Amino acid sequence: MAPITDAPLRVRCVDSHTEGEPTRTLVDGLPGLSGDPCTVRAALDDAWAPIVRAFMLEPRGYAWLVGAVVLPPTLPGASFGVVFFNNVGTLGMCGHGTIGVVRTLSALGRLAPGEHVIETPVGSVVARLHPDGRVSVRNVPSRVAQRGVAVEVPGHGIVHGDVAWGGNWFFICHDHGMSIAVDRVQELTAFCMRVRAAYDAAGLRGDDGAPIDHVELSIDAHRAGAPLAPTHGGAGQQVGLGADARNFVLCPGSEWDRSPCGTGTSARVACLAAEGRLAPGATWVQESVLGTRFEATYELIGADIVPTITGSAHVTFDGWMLIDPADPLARLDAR
Ligand code: PYC
Repeated sequence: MAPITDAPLRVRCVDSHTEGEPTRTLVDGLPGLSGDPCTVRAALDDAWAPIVRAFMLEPRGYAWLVGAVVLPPTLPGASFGVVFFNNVGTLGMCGHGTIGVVRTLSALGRLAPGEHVIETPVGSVVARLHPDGRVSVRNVPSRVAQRGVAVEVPGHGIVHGDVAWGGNWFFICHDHGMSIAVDRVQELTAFCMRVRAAYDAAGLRGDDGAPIDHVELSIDAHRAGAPLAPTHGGAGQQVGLGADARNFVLCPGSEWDRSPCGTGTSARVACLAAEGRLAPGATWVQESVLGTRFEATYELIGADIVPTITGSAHVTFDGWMLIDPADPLARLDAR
């Protein structure tokens, strides 16, 4: 057997988790892959898709892992570029992933505290690395495209959802009648898959015709239409004390987000802003099904709703991922 150092593809990967959701950062990029984030995204969705799968799926990864390839900057003033991917392909943006990448690069001594412009396929975002290690991400402008769309879910009945953009497309549903609890994740996953199949079959799309590939079930601590109350999480509520809402987010590969989902929280903030329920600068505490949290605010820049998400990440692994060309479960020739 050849020594492992002879493996032709050796890629340094640093794993982290952001509020429970993992990110695998390819900190030095992928040999042979270059360009701006849109070009790299297209390559990862095409000729490089088998390599993405080799990093994300078993035996090297697992289905709910999110990957991030770090790229040299292409725009003046940017610190770096990034493209995110998961078990089924690339993502436009990823909030928990951006926090994970920033924390990772800082742990490696490659990023100083302060503000950093990061290029993504859907636009530049600005990350602030705080002295205490927390990271705030000013996301791309977010918006609600359609409100209260009725969808008939076979065997369940009608549910309503807001179609909103936060760097990815979301169908955000409140009248789901489900308990958002960690011991219900299988049920929640199955339900979200049925909701997604139902609105896909009905032809519901984002406002650029893109598939709405994330489903977000939400339970608010406050009744819709009521002013935000200072006490949350009272008896009978499923939202933890101090949080404004708890969510369950199903990602495109039918895995659930362990974090409150940065792009999903941004999409939700856009809905709250459109409903007049959250003022610019006010804080929205978004809780995940695990009980981990992001803090979200937004700025109004002209007509744009620009959310900022804050959370923490921790590095869990630093090493080299090897792909042996003789491995029948990884096709290096696909590049
Ligand atoms: O945090 O934006 C996010 C995200 C998207 C998919 C998984 N996490």
